[in-house]
Amino acid sequence: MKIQRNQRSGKKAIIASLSIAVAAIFGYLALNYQASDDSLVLAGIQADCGPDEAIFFSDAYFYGKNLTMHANGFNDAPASFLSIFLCNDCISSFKIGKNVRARLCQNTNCAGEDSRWDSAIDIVGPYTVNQLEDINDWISHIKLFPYNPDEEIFVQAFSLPEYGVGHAGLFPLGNFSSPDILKKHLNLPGNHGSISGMVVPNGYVAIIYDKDY
Ligand SMILES: [Ca+2]
Repeated sequence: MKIQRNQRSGKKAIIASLSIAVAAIFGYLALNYQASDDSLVLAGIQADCGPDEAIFFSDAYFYGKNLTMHANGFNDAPASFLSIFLCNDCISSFKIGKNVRARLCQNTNCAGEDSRWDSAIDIVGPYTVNQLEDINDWISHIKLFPYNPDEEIFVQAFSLPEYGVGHAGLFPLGNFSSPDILKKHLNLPGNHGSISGMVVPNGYVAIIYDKDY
């Protein structure tokens, strides 16, 4: 996959560059959603929380116990913190504000992140999920970072349709081979956890390939 500025009239250039048309065209249609304004907007997904906030809930649909964190304040919660302020391995829904980038890990201190593609996810706001799948009751460490969509360009990828989570990763400008995709916490095509939806910031394109180029 390649993420780059959209310097040409995108469609012909993109299709011509795909190695196998049929499989890739479906990817093209899904991948080249472009936000309707100049900011990165996650496909109509909104987060009704403060722009610097993220709120995590123990139950689906924002029920149960909850914990509010801030990108510029309380922004690092390992399992020992979660056990006190929310609960460990219990989170089922969350909201992430529009100026927040979140890394959510299966293990405290994100142990295993370097060796296992499925041990962490990365998401930028605004984003809301009302029922986690695959990673329900899984999160043991939350890290938040300030995020400015005007200065930091990320393609957001999700493993489930309709931007569900699933697994999720962020791709900055650049080229990504299969090992690189695994490092971004998504699996390879044809496998569980592979990319099923993406959001591409306005003015950029994601060129996808069905195999390494
Ligand atoms: Ca866990």
